[in-house]
Amino acid sequence: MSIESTQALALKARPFAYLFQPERTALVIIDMQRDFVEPGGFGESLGNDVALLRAIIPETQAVLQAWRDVGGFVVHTREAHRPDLGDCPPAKRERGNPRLRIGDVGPMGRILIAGEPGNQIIPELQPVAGELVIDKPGKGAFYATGLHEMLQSHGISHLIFMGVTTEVCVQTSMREANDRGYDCLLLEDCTESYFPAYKAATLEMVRAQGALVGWTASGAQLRAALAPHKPE
Ligand code: C5J
Repeated sequence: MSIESTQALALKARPFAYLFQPERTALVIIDMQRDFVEPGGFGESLGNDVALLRAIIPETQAVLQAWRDVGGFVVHTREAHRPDLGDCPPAKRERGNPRLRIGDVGPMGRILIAGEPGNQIIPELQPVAGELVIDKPGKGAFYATGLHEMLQSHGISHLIFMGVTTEVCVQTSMREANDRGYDCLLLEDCTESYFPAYKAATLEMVRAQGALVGWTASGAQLRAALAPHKPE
């Protein structure tokens, strides 16, 4: 693949073309864990319709496969706290009036606790050997994870984001990445929110003012850019 080449690929994106070298780019899949995406999980316990989030699974799988086919670097994240909650600020646990709080026992084990069934990445997007899995105690993937250092050690300068939820963990991670100097692309049909208006607003915000935070494109556009580089 071009994974060994230094040729930049041009992706049709908004607000203008996104140029990236696959070997310097990581595909980052945010929090596609059972608790947000499956019925009976934390997301549903908050009164949300997880069917909205599940709708992105087929295209997200297709992009992940296309990225793997060209040998691209993959990062999966999970929003996860230690069982003793030592990394969960009381403000995060106590805010609001949810039926279940972080650390409480729900239908898929303790909510947002590392190692619990609900904390696992959904079967459709299981990581494979060689892919990075990051447990993050915050909304952003860079806070208290060492992700920046790991990406730097792999020579990564560009990040392509997928996952949930668009306006919370995805947007926070993208903004953290932007501040650290990465060129970021968000795949529109591989990210979702429980609130369609928040997703739409986030996509607009990301690409506003000349890609202030980054670019957006469809999964198919990325797959089309990669297709000529898939080994026979
Ligand atoms: C939320 C996330 N929404 N992964 N987490 O609390 O976006």
